[in-house]
Amino acid sequence: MNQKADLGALFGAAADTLTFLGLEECRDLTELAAPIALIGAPCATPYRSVGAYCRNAPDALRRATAAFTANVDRHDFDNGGKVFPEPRLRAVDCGNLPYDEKDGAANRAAIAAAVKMIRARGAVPIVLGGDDSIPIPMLEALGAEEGARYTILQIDAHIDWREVHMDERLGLSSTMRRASEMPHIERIIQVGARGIGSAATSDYEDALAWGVKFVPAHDLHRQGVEAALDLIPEGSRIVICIDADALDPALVPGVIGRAPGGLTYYQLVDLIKGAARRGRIEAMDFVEFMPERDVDGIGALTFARAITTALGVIARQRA
Ligand SMILES: [Mn+2]
Repeated sequence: MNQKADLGALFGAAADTLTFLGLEECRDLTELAAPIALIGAPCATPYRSVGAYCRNAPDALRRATAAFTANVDRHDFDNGGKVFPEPRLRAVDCGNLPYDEKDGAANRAAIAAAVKMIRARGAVPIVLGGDDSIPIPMLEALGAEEGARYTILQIDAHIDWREVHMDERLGLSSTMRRASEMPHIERIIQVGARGIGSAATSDYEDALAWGVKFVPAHDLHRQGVEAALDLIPEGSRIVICIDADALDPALVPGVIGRAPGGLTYYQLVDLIKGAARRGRIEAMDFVEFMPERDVDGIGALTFARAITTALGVIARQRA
């Protein structure tokens, strides 16, 4: 044997599977019939200094699930059964949106249009970034729905409350400030902040003045996930925004801003499951994974596993 033995070969996975978990593809959103739709958004509004540095994440996360494509209907201990308990609850993979690194407005329009279409088809959008500018058009798209008010559960090492950075107001350091300006966002809970990010103390104070409830990483470690979950009112419509750097860099080294003291995988899982007990998960994003900085695929594996768990949680909500 001249190759490293591979889990996918052991399980009988198809070597050429290109979708997440080998799920069925949906290339035309107007035909979407599944209750959950994964869609890759490689780029929204990049800063000129770094460009679309997470553009390869959606495909890297798909590849990280390749070994499990033949086993998606096996017992998943993290979901307490099959990931998708019934065939009708299976997610589909809608591929990647096209993008142009030099045309943020077009990228944002494409993301918003896709999210609106997925919602119009009655499905939950799961957006795979891309950097953390991706959620801005996703959140904006939710505002098109008459009368709906949302709670954001942001899980991130950084608070993303800068007014502007490098002349750009819609970049990844401003995501939660932009969300706070949207009339349909009634509550923001931010979990996992730690270390030094791009926010000034005045940005943090602006967030507090707006009404953001923070559970910094150290508080989460000392008090447990209930410290965050207790802030979600029963019956909320919830959007969960997950930045890969929320997880500890030992688990997900593939991020641009590694920060010690991050969440464990099961803290993230318990936040997602706990949110689903408090309210209804309406949309999610998984952003900021950077395969070029990963170590032997370990971060892709961990982040893709978290996405898989989230799919199972949402499938159970829709059962
Ligand atoms: Mn972020």
